[in-house]
Amino acid sequence: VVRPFNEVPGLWKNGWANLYNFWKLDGFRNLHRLTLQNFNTFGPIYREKIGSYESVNIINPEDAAILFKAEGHYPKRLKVEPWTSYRDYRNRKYGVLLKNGEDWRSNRVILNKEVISLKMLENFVPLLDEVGQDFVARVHKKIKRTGQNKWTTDLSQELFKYALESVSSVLYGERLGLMLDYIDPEAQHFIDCITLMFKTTSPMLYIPPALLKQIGSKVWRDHVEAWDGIFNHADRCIQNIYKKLHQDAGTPKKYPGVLASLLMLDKLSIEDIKASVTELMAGGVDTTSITLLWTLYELARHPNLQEELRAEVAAARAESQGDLLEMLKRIPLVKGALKETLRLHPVAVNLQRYIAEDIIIQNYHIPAGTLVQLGLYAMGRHPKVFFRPEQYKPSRWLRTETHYFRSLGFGFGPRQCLGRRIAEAEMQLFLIHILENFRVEKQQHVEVKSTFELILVPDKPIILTLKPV
Ligand code: HEM
Ligand code: 2DC
Repeated sequence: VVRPFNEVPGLWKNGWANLYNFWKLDGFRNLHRLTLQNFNTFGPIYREKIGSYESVNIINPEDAAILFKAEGHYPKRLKVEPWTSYRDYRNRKYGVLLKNGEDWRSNRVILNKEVISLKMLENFVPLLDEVGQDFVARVHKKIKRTGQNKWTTDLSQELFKYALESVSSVLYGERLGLMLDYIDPEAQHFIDCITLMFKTTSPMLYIPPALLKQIGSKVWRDHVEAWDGIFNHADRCIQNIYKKLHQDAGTPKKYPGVLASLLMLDKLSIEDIKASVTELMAGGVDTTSITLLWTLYELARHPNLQEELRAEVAAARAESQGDLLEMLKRIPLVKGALKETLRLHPVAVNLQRYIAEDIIIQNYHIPAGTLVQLGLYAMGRHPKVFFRPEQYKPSRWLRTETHYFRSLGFGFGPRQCLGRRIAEAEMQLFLIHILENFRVEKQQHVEVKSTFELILVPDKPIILTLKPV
């Protein structure tokens, strides 16, 4: 017999007491590890309430399949209240990230064609490749300057710039110039604002922003300042393209970028376009850069694997004879490495949906409207889901193991990551260029763990050494 919702194990009766315990355990920064512990305590399904945040949590790929089958026509994630509150406060429109219902769907359908369709990849790849080449040139220069034929550093700032330059070149069809020695302080401020925005979001997931706003708390003020910085810079970039488009009318020969394409298409209002382009620009920095940093860290820890990847890239380069799209089809192990990074170090600790219909998971009845979360971090490290999960092994994604609802780093279905194609191409091209040019080594043995700052980030600087191959 199916057991009722009220019998799902877990701590969900006293949200405020749970919030207090969560806070004592430093849960704001340990969410992923606490989730793992909860699965160990309660089993593959548990119910939870922290403050006003109520959810049912699952871990099995088979249960994920049930969840996504019940997501309905208008899939809906957890409402990130600090983000919607900011927009309400400043009278800004929601973009595709925050919209729901028919408004979301109609915008998303149009954005899909311009941002995530395979057809657009042809346009993106040459732009992204150029940024990759410039990154490599920049590192060579840094190596020369040290006079030691190597460069040892925390690459995170360089990667933030690489990611912002990449996403901007695709969105605006032109370069910001972040791979140069002098960088626009405004761009640097934009990068810092994104990090601050993420960091200040996590405490406000559990405590209503309206309350924090009322008491004038620092976290809300910082959050507003961060979004203000993000919107100001994005507005300036957008305005710049908008003006140019009016100056040189007539159809351009070369691909003009996502923003100009959307403006010329004229299917979304300018306000809708601005809102979503701002989200794309902000969503395109920390996500890919941190995933690349973790990948370099893993490659430094696994030198033999690194050589294998280098060989794959060399062969792909030779076989594809200058055709980049062909080349990207011949690097399965590089793609496996990125999946492996997202398995062990996912950007998003969980995926969540308000289910559109009643479902049965682990023999419990779960009513429509419930927020159900799939613990991505926990699933990636579960020995029943992945054979020897502690091992970083890109080849597991080739054929040997089943992939059924296991590769979910970008989410699933029509509400999955809109930036996925950009992110994948950007990261693959980055690794190609790095592997062709440098050997990546680590210093001593330093075990880096992750901290939850809305997205998962390294808990300490990752120091790596790059040497010309
Ligand atoms: C949504 C992951 C890079 C823009 C998401 C979601 C995940 C995710 C898990 C939620 C999907 C779901 O609920 O099913 C990642 C990862 C990235 C990455 C792992 C890189 C390694 C990017 C980039 C951009 C971007 C580069 C922008 C160019 C977005 C947007 C959404 C989203 C706009 C909301 C889509 C919607 O609600 O319709 N991402 N992302 N992401 N991401 Fe990404
Ligand atoms: C964080 O419990 C943990 O892609 C919460 O590019 C549930 C939750 C809800 C929404 C998720 C968030 C988590 C992690 C970061 C995500 C976000 C949706 C989109 C966002 C996954 C899992 C991200 C990083 C976007 C951000 C774009 C934005 C800054 C403009």
